Amino acid sequence: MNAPTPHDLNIQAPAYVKNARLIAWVADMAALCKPAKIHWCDGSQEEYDRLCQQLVEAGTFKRLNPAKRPNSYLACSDPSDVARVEGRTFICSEKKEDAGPTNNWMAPAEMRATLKPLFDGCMAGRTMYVIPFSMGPLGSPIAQIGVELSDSAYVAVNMKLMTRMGRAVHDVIGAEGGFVPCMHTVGAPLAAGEKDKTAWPCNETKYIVHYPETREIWSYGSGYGGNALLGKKCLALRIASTMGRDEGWLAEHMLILGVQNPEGKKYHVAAAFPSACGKTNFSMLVPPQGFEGWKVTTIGDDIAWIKPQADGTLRAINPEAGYFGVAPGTNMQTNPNCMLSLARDVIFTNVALTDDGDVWWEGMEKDTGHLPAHLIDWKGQDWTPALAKETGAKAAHPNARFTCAATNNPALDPAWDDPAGVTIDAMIFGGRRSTTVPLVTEARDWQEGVYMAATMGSETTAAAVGQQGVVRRDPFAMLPFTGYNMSDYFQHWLSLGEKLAAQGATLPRIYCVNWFRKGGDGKFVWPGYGENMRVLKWMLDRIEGRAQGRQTAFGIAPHYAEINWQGLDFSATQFDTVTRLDAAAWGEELKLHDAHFEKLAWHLPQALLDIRAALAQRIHA
Ligand code: TSX
Ligand code: MN
Repeated sequence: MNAPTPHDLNIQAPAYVKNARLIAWVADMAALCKPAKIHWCDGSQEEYDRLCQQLVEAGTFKRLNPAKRPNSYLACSDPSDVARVEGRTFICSEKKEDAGPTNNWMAPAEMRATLKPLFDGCMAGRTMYVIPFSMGPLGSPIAQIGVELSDSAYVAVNMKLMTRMGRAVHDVIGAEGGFVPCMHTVGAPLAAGEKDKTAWPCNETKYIVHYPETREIWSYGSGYGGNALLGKKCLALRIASTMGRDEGWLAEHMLILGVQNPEGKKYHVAAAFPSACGKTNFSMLVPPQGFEGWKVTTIGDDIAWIKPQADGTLRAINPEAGYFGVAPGTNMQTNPNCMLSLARDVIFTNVALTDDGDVWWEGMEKDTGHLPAHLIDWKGQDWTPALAKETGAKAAHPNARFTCAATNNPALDPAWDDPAGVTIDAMIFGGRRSTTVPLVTEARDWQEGVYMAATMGSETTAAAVGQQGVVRRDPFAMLPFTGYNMSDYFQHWLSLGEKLAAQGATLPRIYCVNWFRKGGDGKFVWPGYGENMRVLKWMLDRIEGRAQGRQTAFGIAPHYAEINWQGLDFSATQFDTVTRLDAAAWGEELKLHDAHFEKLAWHLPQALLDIRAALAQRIHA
């Protein structure tokens, strides 16, 4: 091997980089990974354009027709590298119990010994990008700084859209400030003079590794999404959740939205949903007919960092600066604000290419009324409606993505970049359940809300592995994202609520929702989408003391007459279908809660078992 030694390599940092620890770490990692070059990202538009052009020349990007989709690109990944790899994701705490039964674990020393030879020379022949980023508004007391070292230009340009990336981050960390070191390689070193044989280099072997105690991330072998854009799931959820545990705050898999009534009073709501529940759609909700003068605005579509303040309020920021969302299913009916966000300056991954150089994915036919006659699918093959009919072939991969800056969103909240964040008035937990769980209930207190969140589940869809219709528990929608023991995480939520209540604070109300109840005909009963505004308004009416609700075994539910039905034909009978509690179904549900809690028995808070017992008593009363 002819890899350059660190001696040959110019690691010279730009003059504006003042942090000695950062410079030393980059030198150490360059010595390990042995890249041909180092590029210190400044985050400028010129740099972004240059890297995108380089990706076009390498065949990784295709520039889309500028008349149709200005300044936008399509990347198609290797077919083996299309999603997060949960089976290859590790939490490497010193003690196995601290990772808990929901995470893969390996001892840190053993993992370091495993990764060292993999990273040795892993960037040979490639450029190592030094990518400084802020998760959260620059300089916000709730924000955190990370620096990702990656041999992927695709990662560098995606990080520019998804985070506050570039030179200004160096001003924030200065000479002494800390940062979370994030190592990333696609794991495809090139021999001297060798050129890439593929436009999406990656490695069959994959490791997504977190060291929560030393706050480090090491990712090997994948160039896709959450495996590679390390600020998102790795830092902003897995590492940040452990920071939150240690420091008394919350890192959550939640969207944040603003909702303003016609009188101008504004509330902020955070909501957690598992995948395939339409989180991005909810965060960009368009109020329906009957809600004239109401405004819903987006602060974030995926992650919330929530910190208690001295006055007992909870203030939240969106640590991200862009959207990395699922494209299929998105159209002008399901999410118009998202479609408008995708008009220009977008990176698409694994969608289909139209004959006129634009993009297409399943669901877009709802807007045009017909399927395109011909496409190049995400694998580079010809696609026609006839072929799709015959073989079921999808033009876009079901997990195809768009990456765009939050500033593309016409419904972006004016406070989205406010370093102080926004005050959270309500929290919503939702799953995808065809039976049992009602449209909406309000938890009677914080503890009951934690119970609802801890037991929430979602039915597996065709996209997920396994059978359809099986309920998978996804506590707080955090199952793949909690960086420590799940039961300790429940306790952290309970303790935080207790501490705030002791201060005399008014805690946010907690709601459980389910947009997905089905009728006897197997069809969704609740119209969902913009109509969810009707549920949102009931929540605000509760907060304002204007809706009395009724006590049920599972929280406080709305009376039919408490919902604004203006502009929607939805009968009291239909309402009953989506809100009714079935005692027999709940008996079965509680057995599933028990099985779930048994798996989490170590350190499981007694308070949750007490709430379970009270719930059983009310159901059987
Ligand atoms: O995102 C969804 N939301 C939240 C929107 C703010 N989806 C899509 C889920 C997959 C990503 C929904 N799907 C929602 C919903 O509220 N509800 C449903 C179920 C549903 C599907 C279709 C119809 C109604 C409900 N109606 C017609 O197709 C006409
Ligand atoms: Mn997510």
